Amino acid sequence: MSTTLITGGTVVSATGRAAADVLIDGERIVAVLEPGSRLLGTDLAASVDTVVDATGKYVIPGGIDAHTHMELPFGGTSASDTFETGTRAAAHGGTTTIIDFAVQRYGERVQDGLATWHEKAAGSCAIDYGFHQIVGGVDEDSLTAMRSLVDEGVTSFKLFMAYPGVFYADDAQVLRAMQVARDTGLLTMMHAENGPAIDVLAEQLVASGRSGPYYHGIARAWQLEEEATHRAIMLADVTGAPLYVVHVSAKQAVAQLAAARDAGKNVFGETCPQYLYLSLEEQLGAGGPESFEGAKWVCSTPLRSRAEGHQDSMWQALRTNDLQMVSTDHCPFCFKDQKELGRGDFRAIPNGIGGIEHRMDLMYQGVVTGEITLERWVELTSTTPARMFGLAGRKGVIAPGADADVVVYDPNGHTSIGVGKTHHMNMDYSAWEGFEIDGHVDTVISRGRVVVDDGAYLGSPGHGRFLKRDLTQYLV
Ligand code: DUC
Ligand code: ZN
Ligand code: ZN
Repeated sequence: MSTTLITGGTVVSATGRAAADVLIDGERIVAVLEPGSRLLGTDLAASVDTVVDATGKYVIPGGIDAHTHMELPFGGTSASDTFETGTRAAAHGGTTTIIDFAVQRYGERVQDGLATWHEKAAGSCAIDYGFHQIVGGVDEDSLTAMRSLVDEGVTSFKLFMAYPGVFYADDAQVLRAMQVARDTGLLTMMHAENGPAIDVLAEQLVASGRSGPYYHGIARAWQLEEEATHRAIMLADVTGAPLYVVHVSAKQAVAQLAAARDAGKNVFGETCPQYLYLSLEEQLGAGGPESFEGAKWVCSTPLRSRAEGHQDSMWQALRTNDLQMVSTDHCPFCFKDQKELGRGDFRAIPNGIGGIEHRMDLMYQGVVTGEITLERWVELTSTTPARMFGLAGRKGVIAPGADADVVVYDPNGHTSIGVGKTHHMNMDYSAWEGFEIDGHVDTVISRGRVVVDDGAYLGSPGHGRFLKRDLTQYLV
């Protein structure tokens, strides 16, 4: 077993920061010590195998991205990152755990969907990984199969109130799945948009000649996110199951979550960097409503109007804990041959934005600009995801006994995002082209092994292990 000492840095947790050295033995953190401590009776720096000098830098728990879609089949194509390329990019960006979505659709068995995801990921990942289960076809068979998911270490599942004919569940199906969640302890993750209403609006827009990417955002109106969010909260409430709403982008949807939380309900929500930084006007409408450039940013929920103030509301909700986490919804598609499927009809543009590599940096920039504190950065990107998804104690903290997933982050460094600059995702463009970050991921350690050092990748496929997760540890 090799030993590593991270010296001279400031260890940041969700609740504070302190100058401390971190001692790693094998795959675990074994001690967090006063700087230069001789408490263990020896000059540690002289006796360990590896010393990582973190002087002037932050030492944080590795990022946990709880919402990724490697190889997701969608819109007649598949998300362009494999587990190998996607987790390597994640490591470059300081993320050391992902939770990806295994897929089951109508006519398929949940067990088969999960087995397929294990096959895709096994031996491929640079960092540790877990799974949620997409239940895209709720019927007697899938409801029964869901009851075995907890034993598999898959303690959360996603339902879609959107995408009729693809993943859509109607209210009766949602209710029945939530009843299984109540009985088993599974956490229901909800894509909360009113899909049938969206499809009517989208059809009418295209029929009237408004077929560019901008109109993707118009069809997916905030009212239809607010309405579905409210409905999901009420359906969860009537069953007594907790609820986690994914990729929240509308300020009115946040208000629904906040009201439910104020009433003491176990209702939670995440947002994503794209809903904090990007907008309907600037990205989806780039080059004008009929320009195809905006296809790069077609995702669902959609980017929202900056004039309406959704982005500011998302930052505020992150400060007030009305939203608890930031994930990426990493779902990359290349522009050529993939996004291009939707030229002339925005409904055929595969939905998704790649961003797994940049979440830690983009959220750190929120520290620089004063949107969130340093501690909240760690909480939103690592500590809460661990608690929310049953990894508390193992991941998301720098503490004895936890896995040695550690990032040394340089607040005096700089990161330029874009193709040919910092870009390791399997995409032919960057949704984040031109973003400049006043910080830098220096060293990334995954279960005791340095996998990234100053931009150099030192990891390997297969280092990452499947994480059997416990039930959520975040309930009130
Ligand atoms: N939203 C996306 O943008 N992509 C994949 C699925 C989803 O819900
Ligand atoms: Zn979704
Ligand atoms: Zn998603």
